[in-house]
Amino acid sequence: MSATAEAEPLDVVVVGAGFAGMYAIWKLRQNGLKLRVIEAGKDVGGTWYWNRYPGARCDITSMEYSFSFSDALQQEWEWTEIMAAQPEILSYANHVADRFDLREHVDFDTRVTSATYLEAENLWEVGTDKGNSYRARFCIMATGCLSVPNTPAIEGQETFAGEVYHTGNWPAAGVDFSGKTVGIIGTGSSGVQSIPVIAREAEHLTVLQRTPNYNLPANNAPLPTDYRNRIKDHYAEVRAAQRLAQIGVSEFSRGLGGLGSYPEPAEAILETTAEERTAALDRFGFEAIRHYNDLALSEEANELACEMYREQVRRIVDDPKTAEGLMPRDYPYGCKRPVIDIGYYETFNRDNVTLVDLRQGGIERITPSGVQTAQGAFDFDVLVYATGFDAMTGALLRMDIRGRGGESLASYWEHGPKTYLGLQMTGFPNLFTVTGPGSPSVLSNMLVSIEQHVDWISDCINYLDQKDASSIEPTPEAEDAWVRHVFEVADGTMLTSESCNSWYLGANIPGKPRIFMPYVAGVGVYRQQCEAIVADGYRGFAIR
Ligand code: N01
Repeated sequence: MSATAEAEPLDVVVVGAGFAGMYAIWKLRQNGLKLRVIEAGKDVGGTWYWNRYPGARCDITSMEYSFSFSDALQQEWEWTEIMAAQPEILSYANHVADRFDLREHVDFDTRVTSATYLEAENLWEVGTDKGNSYRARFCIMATGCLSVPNTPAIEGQETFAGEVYHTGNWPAAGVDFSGKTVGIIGTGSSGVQSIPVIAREAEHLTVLQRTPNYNLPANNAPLPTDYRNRIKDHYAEVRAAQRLAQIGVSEFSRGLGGLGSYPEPAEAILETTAEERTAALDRFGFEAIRHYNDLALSEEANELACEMYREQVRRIVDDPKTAEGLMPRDYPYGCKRPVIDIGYYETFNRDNVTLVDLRQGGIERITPSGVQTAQGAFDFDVLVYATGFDAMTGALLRMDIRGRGGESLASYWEHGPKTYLGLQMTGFPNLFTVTGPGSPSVLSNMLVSIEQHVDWISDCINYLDQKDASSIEPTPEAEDAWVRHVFEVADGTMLTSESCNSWYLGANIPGKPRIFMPYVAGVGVYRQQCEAIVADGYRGFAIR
């Protein structure tokens, strides 16, 4: 189908064909809405389409990180590992697209560059890099929270003569590291996952690390058959439990790998003795620190856990200087997204791996042959940026989005993102964001949050149509109150600690306002609030 502006406006234009856009097609189609989806990639899958770096894997159990909308789908699909690797998740996305004929609604290889609210016509006009445009009554931004790779500006980077890659935009054909010297910048989730795999392939790997992370073992394994059968037999209960759980993961996965393996935090670390902590490390390794329940609110308690963590690094890494270099210090455990690793620290015991602890002297510039640091020069054939994303707001702000009166989202969000429920912004009628800032989003199992948001938006459009209403947007008061609430819930926790420089706070992007963006209260609490607001006749929204 042609992607040109149509005489007859669409009901909905959706930006993005990742899991959110895919589910939006399935859901909105049920209601007979006329829609088009615009996707920059050549196929579906979003995050899992772009992040093909070696070692990429989900940190939530596969049986729960999957769509719930079709029982036939969840019964027939066979996950093979506790936490699926990227190729398996992308196969799943392709299977869903095939099975439900989703692709016919998508214009691929097309990037949205603008979205303008046409006030007189009460329509959104969405422009693309192909020079065409779409008009629709509603616009849904299913653009993902981690979809704009961040490549930091480093002097001289354009002069590097070797191959350059970013983990968040990895070539579909893969990269052959054999016989090559490789440098990698960044040790967040993407770096921690890819470093052990690249180290096994490359001639030599140099890890340029600015901030060591607190990691926890993934405990991945082939999916146990009895667990898979149990979930399939109880899928309705599992899905119901996910929807009310803190992070969208049910109790059915407790004890398995990934974020499903969290044990009950049962003990206050401040009440333990040094001997008890050593015994806990002997028995559980890094995971010992998951047992303590006072780490989120007490800096003293948190620092005791960090000391245990550093001791465990010391135990694994043979070379004392490298071990010291890998130890996180000066910021609390839990302030950043937990990083799930497979053999990360052991990798630094290999002869072909070198750690450059940039805390001892940072990067000065990139040269044609490698990276010049204050500690010396390092030469590579290949340079990998594992430097993360302009998270949560990046994908929205790189489009020119203009609401009522031509106001740009960039100016509206100049001091940080403002939304009501992470779903809508005042002054941008009929524009919806899926898992936007101010919703649990990245603090949750994204599939659960995506389904909830798309269901909410779909119900909202139905409601407007039933009422013959033409537009919806938050009142300024409701939006302000929500922004304050999101901030208050996070305030005083390690997530907003002054020493924390996480992408949740936008701290990884120079000049980005330091605002805690996701909603911490949990998926269940949030869902209940969204439902109560609807039950109150869309309290806090202006419907015209
Ligand atoms: O990105 P990050 P990521 N010089 O921002 C470093 C999800 N995800 O892609 O901390 C030197 O966490 C930066 O250093 P510092 C998950 O939600 C999930 O790894 O700023 N270094 C840091 O080490 C995750 O949280 C999975 O000092 C520079 C790294 O680059 C999110 O994506 C897997 C630098 C960036 O870490 C982002 O993870 C992968 C510079 N100029 C990703 N600039 C799963 O497991 C940046 N860095 C599901």
